[in-house]
Amino acid sequence: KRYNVAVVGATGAVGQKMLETLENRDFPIEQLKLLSSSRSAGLKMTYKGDEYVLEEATPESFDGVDIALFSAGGSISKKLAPEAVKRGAVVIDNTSAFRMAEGVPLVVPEVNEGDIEHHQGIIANPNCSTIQMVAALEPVRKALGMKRVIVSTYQAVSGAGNEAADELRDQSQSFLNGEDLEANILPVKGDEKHYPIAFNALPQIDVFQENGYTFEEMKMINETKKIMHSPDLPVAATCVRLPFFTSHAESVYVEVEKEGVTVEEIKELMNNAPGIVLEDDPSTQTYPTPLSAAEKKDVFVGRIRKDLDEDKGFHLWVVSDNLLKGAAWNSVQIAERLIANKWL
Ligand code: 11C
Repeated sequence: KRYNVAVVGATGAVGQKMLETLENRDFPIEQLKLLSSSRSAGLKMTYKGDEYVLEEATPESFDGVDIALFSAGGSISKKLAPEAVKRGAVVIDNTSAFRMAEGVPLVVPEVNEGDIEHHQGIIANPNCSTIQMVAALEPVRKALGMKRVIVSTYQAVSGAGNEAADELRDQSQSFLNGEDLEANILPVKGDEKHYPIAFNALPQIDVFQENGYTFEEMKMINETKKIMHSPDLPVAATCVRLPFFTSHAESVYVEVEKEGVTVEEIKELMNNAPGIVLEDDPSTQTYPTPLSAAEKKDVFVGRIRKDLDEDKGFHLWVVSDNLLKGAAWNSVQIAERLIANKWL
C-alpha cells in the first residue's frame, strides 16, 4: 500500500531534510504534496528526480492526504494541523505546538513507540535536543532505573533555521576580515537583543521563561518527563548555542537507582540499544563530535565515566544530527512505525 503524503514547510532546514529522508527510506508515497507559507509558494523542489511546485498550505490542501509532516513553525501547526486531521490525515508535527497537550503522543520510537497507538490524529515530534538525550538514556532507565538527570548542551546553529546558519557564515567571514559583526537573528529571532554567534557561545536558546530557564531548557525538562512516562523525574538543563552548523552535543549526568554499576555495564547497554552507536575509547581518542555525527541517523555516545564522588552517577557525551534524528528522521520513523503497526 502507498500513501498520500504532505510536507508542510518543505523549504525550511528541517523540511529539506524530510524530503531527503523520505527519499532515502524509499517511503511508500503515492502522491506527494509540498506545502508552504504564501511566501514560498511557487518555488520548486525536487523529489526522486521529479520537480514539485510548492503550494500555499490551506485547510483544503489536506483533502485526500493520509500523512502530513509539519515543520513550518508553531503558528502554522496550530492553525492547520487540526484542519488536516478533520480531513482524515494523521499529522506528525515537528513544532512545539501540541507536544505537551493531553492526548497527543510525544514520541521517540526507541523509547515510547507504543504511545503512537493512542493518537487522536496528531503525533508530536519532540525537540531535537530532547530526542537524542532520551534515546541515549532509555537503555539506562530500563536496565538500572533513573534518579536524576542534569544536562548541558552544545547546540548547532541549524537548530535555529537556515537564517541562523547564514548569520554564522556571514559573521565568520566578517570576523576573519577584521570587520564588525552584524547580529540580527541569534540568539532568538524577534527577541530584543542579538549577539554574534561567530567565535562565541550563547547561553540562550529560545526565549526566557518566568522561572529564569529558557524555553529550550524547559522543553528538555518537560518533554523528557512525558516521553519517559516519569512525571517526577528530576531533570535540569542548560542550553547553549555554539558556532557550528550541524549536530547537537550534550554532556549528560545521570544518576541510576542501582548500586555498584560499572562503566562497562553502561557501555554494554549502549552497544545493545537500538539507534545508539557507542564511540568510546580514550586509549585511541575515540569519541563522537558534531562533525562526525553530521548526516547520520544514529545517536552517538562516548566519554562514559563514573562520577568520582557519587557511586550511582555517570557522565555521558551524546551527539546526534539535530536535523535528522532530532527532527526529520524521527518524524519519518514515527510515520514508518505508524504504518508497520497499522496504527494509521
Ligand atoms: C534549537 N532545539 O536548536 C531548537 C530547535 O522546539 O522544535 C527546535 C525547536 C523545536 O534551536
